[in-house]
Amino acid sequence: MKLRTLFIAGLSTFAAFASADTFLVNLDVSGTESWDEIYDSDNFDFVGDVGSLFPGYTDFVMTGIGWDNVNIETVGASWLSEATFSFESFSGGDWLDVNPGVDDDNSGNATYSSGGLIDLASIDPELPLILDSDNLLYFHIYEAFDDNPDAVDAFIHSGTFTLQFEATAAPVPEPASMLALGLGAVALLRKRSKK
Ligand SMILES: [Ca+2]
Ligand SMILES: [Ca+2]
Ligand SMILES: [Ca+2]
Repeated sequence: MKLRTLFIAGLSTFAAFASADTFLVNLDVSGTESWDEIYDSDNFDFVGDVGSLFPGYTDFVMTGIGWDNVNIETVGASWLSEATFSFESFSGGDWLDVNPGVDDDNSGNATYSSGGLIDLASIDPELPLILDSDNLLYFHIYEAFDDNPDAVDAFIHSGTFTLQFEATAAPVPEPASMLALGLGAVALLRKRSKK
C-alpha cells in the first residue's frame, strides 16, 4: 500500500530579509501510517514542489520546523520513538529526520508538539535542509525498526508539520533585454502577416 495524498494545506509569507524571504508551509499528516524501514516501497511518501508554492523564488532552504498535535498509535511491539518523519531534497543529497516520540521507547498512543518553530541552525549549522535547484521536497514516513514486516507499525491519527523556508527572489530580466524580446515579437508578427 502506498498512500499518495496532497497534504500541503497552507502557506504564508511572514517576514522579509535583506536578500531572502521567509515562507511557511503546513503539512497535514492526519491519516498517514508508518510502515517499514527507510525507502521500503510500502511506506507513505510524497513529493512536494515548493517552488510552485512560491513562484519567482529560488534557492530554497528549510531553516525551521515545528509540529503540533501529532498523534501516534503503535501496532504490536512497535515503539512510539520509531515513527520517523523524513524530509529530503529530491536527489536525497540533503535530509532531515524528525522523531516526535524520540523519548518513548515503548508502545502506546501519544500526542506530540514541538511547542513552536525550531530554528535548525541554532541546533546544528548542518541541519538546515538545502533543496536542489528543482525545488522539490521528498517527504516520507519510515520506521527506525520494523516490527511488523510489510505491515503497519504505527497509525498517525492527527498532526501538522510547519516548515519554514528561506528563498531568494529569482533574477528578473533586465529592461534592455525585455525590450529586445518585445521587438523580436513584433518582427515575428510582421513576418507572418506577409504570407
Ligand atoms: Ca512494518
Ligand atoms: Ca517499529
Ligand atoms: Ca515492505
